[in-house]
Amino acid sequence: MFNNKRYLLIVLMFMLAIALVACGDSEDDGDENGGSDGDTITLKFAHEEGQGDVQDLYANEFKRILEEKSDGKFAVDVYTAGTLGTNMDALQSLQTGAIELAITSPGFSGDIIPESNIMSIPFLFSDNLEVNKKVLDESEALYGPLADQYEAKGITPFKFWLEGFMYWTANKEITTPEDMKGVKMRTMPSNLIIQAYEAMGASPQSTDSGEIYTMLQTKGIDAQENPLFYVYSSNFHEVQDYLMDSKHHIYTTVTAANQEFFEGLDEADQELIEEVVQEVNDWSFDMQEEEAQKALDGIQEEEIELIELTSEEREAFKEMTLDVREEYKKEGDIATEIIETLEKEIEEAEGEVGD
Ligand code: 6CS
Repeated sequence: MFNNKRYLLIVLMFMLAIALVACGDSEDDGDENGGSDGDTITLKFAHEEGQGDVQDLYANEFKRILEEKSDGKFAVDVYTAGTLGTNMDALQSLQTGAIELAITSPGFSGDIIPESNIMSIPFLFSDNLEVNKKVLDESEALYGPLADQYEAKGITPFKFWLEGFMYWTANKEITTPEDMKGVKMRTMPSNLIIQAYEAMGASPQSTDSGEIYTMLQTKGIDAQENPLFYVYSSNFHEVQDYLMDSKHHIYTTVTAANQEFFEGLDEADQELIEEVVQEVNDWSFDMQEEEAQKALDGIQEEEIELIELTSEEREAFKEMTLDVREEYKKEGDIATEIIETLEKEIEEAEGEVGD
């Protein structure tokens, strides 16, 4: 019974996704890579969040600037989460070229691009967001060997960027490994996230984002991790009693294009798109901080208790996840090069940026 319903739902979502891709660009004349109407090329830009969330603000700012700077040559249609199927479906659409542009998070791409799991290792990045911003903007590890792995899968990654610190929400306080034991923690699907939570003693379960609220409500899961803006906009505070400022991780994501589409553009258009992505990326850092502050103000008016983990408490969890770095290296020489370079880059940026 449940399986039949689920199957029907998947079929319906898939049909809806196809219908939306087909009619989302009403000006499309059938051009496979970027629909065009006369001189206007319409680009489909999918992201993984709801209206008004950080990725949505990012995609709409990109749309505004690209449409303006290209003088009408490019138009952008933004698709929010769920309108093109699940986030995994949207990633596949980017790979096949059904959409031209996407914000696609490593939490979903880890199984397709194993080296992107570097972003799934908790306690790897700094607890200073300025440091992380600098690393994500300039890293040789990310824009060298890791970018090559995206390219090998038909995806051109432009920029890695962050959406804020991850927080745990639960119906009990989680400040020690003892508290984490057996907690059904919802995570994104990448296997290294799951391994990290197993290492912390939890019972991780991955679901698509659209299911989190109901699963928390029905106790199918006990807890979840996400940045503040997402906790607030998804109303997780309605079904959770505690919000843990654990700084165990940052939420990272990637703005990317379908490779064939991007390489098919002339050099000037490629440069324009890259320039606009850089501009929006720089803007997004303050934007995500403002969204986090707004969410914190809103959440604190609700009945949810904010618990800040001490550095000793964080250290205890960090110790438990160090083996995950070794697991990542087992992916091979490229993964080893990525993590070793990135560790050095984070350390150097810590020294340069200061507190
Ligand atoms: O937890 C998730 O699945 C979602 N979290 C964020 C912040 N963005 C997209 C993703 O689907």
